[in-house]
Amino acid sequence: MKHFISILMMIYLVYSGALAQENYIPTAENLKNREEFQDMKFGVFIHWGIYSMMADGEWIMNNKNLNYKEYALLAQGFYPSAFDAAKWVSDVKASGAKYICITSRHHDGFSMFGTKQSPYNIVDATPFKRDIIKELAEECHKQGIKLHFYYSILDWSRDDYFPIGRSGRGVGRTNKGEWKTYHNFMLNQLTELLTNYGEIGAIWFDGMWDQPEDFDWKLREIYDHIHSIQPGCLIINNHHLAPIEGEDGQTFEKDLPGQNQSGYSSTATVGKLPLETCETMNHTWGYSITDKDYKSEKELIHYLVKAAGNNANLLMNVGPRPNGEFPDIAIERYLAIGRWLNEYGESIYGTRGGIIEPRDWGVTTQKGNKIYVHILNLEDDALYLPIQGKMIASVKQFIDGKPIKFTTSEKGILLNLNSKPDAIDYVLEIDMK
Ligand code: H79
Repeated sequence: MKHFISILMMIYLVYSGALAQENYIPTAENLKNREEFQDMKFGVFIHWGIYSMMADGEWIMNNKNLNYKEYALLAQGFYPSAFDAAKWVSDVKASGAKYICITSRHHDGFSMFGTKQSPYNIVDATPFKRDIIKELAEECHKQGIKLHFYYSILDWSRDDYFPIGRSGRGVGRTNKGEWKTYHNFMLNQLTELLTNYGEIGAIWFDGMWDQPEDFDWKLREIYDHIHSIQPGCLIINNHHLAPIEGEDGQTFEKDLPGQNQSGYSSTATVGKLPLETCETMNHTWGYSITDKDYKSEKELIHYLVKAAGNNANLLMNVGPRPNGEFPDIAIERYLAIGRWLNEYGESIYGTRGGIIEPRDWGVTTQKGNKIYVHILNLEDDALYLPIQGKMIASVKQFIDGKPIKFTTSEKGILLNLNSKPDAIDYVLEIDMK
């Protein structure tokens, strides 16, 4: 009998332990931050590191199989003489973005913040010696911009990132360190990131696709560690999978939620957490001297609007030059988005994806009893919407309030637009009864 009871006890302990591990209950502050995150709708992604000096994207170490010890010497030449956190943040504000996500440490393993966990960081390994993350954090807090940290979970520079993954195989590491020390290194760095820079909106992980699917990253320990320091901090992981327990948001790389144009999102089924999509203005994330193929103002605005209509934020990237400045063309594009948001922000900020699912002609967003119809691509002078006419108080042009005539049918309304829309985004506002 005693034996039986102790078995029951063991089953109970294992089961309750497993449950404790499985059931993540976000704090009220975390839930509030999720709402605020969704309200912000637009963020600026910044990919900046010692790779920026090579001006060929952030994967150059892997792509050219650069020896990790040689690559590390780059740090001795990193002196971004024009870096000005105040200018970055004011440019970001002018774009209409509400948050910044910056690479605190990318796959190359170089820390862009003053960490005590390794000398391979911007303060200890460069002649610049300034903690740019600290300067940026102070400016963000001052100018009211939320700060998120990109954090690579894979590392091409450390021996204890072992077993090595699918990438970074040609950089010359031969030692076989202990994963445990790598795991602790990450926990300690996250402690620094979450204690030395004020309130952090999110930790944004990347690189989990580097290891086989059944690899045990001890993610939950990492997630719980983050939440034990800043419970309100959102955890977003760009793992290209459905959300994992302990996360607070879901991001899609170069894809709107549910799509797979990039080839990365085939397993990224859309979950219930706040959504985000990240995209580049040109093709590379880190600065490239040759990649001048920037998306047009119209394409960028359309992407922002489509993200909003898909109930997602847009995180639009810039790769600063080695001297610390945003490329001129990136600033031009951000300012263009900002001018548009100045006029149309009400139909984007604080909205959620509208009741009409995204269509070929455009999308809808919604806030309270208002539906915003974003017509991006319509060949006709009329548009059918499956909304019952009796539910509608009025339909008007968003920009000047001019009424739009419509006729009702059994299941919807037909808007009479007079002419084929030619605005970047022809926005209508529907007030529901
Ligand atoms: O930080 C930016 C990129 O550097 C990083 N994510 C954005 C935000 C990124 N790294 N890789 N990718 C995006 C694409 C991933 C490609 C992969 Fe693969 C294809 C991973 C697994 C299959 C490359 C090829 C690595 C292993 C095989």
